[in-house]
Amino acid sequence: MSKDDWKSVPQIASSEITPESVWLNRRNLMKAAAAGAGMTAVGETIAQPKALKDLAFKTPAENTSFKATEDLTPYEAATTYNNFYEFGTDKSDPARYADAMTTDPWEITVGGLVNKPGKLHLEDILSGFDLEERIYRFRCVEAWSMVVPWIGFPLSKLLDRFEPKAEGKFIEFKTLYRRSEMRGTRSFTSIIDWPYREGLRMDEAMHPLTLMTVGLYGKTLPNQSGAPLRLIVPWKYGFKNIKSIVEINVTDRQPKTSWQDLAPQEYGFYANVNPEVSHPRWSQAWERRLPSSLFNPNRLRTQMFNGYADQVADLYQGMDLARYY
Ligand SMILES: Nc1nc2c(c(=O)[nH]1)N[C@H]1C(S)=C(S)[C@@H](COP(=O)(O)O)O[C@H]1N2
Ligand SMILES: [Mo]
Repeated sequence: MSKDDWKSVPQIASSEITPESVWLNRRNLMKAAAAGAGMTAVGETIAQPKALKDLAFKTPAENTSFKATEDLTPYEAATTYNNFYEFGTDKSDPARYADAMTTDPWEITVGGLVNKPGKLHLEDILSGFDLEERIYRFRCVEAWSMVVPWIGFPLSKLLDRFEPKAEGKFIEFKTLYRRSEMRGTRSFTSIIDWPYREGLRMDEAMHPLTLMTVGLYGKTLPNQSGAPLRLIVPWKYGFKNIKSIVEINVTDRQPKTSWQDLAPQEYGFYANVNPEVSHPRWSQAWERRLPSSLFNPNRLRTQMFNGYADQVADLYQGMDLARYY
């Protein structure tokens, strides 16, 4: 595609894509008022970020073999336009309310089909793994996207310590569920059966691109981005990237995920970014790169596997990607 081709494409208002939360609320007939929430164009509601936490680490060297070449999304946009339903379903809720979550001390339980079940503490994670910086594209199923410099380490390094057994075929992840600190979980319009859960197939979890992150833009993760430990799988839709993880289990069966629970026809287990497989209610062929606004929608063509096809396409050889969406 030539540089100017995108200009000839009809511009679709971002409001044509109903945010997931609004749709699900409507669908569940929870609250009529929720129908209008979250419909603001991206970029209009971006507020100032909270004061940054002290650095818990030195910014590690960038691993350039994983570098996306596009411009970085500004820190402000990536940390004020968020999905973290534990704190509310508006894009601005996480930045506003996630500070209520205590992230230190933090404990992660690793169990299931492993030889050495156990726990990890935040200190073990910050000091026990070689951290690296990687610049990845991030694509939400709602068709907005960003480019973020994450700091983290491969998930495979963490799993190796607990020695998954041969029968282990999948990994299940769970987010913290602490009602007293998470106003979204107490809301009567809350649509998720908490805790938030996600999963990966073992080969996806062990793939070198799959990253456990502790920071972004050279800082520790702010709470709204999933502090203190968050999964990033760059070839999959955003909802796979589970935040604030407290439990990891190796299983022999495909785990149930929160989004499959909510709407299995719309959100699959695989959730690989795929411009050729439309969401039932919108095309996935294009995306709005943050910051994006009505006047400058910043539309880009979505790439197969979010641009990581060379690295991951062989994981899905012979699979019908329209069926296993
Ligand atoms: N625990 C938890 N993790 C979550 C979510 C959530 O609501 N709760 N939202 C998901 C969705 S839908 C997206 S698009 C990304 C958003 O990540 P960001 O806010 O860092 O952009 O987080 C994912 N991880
Ligand atoms: Mo999302």
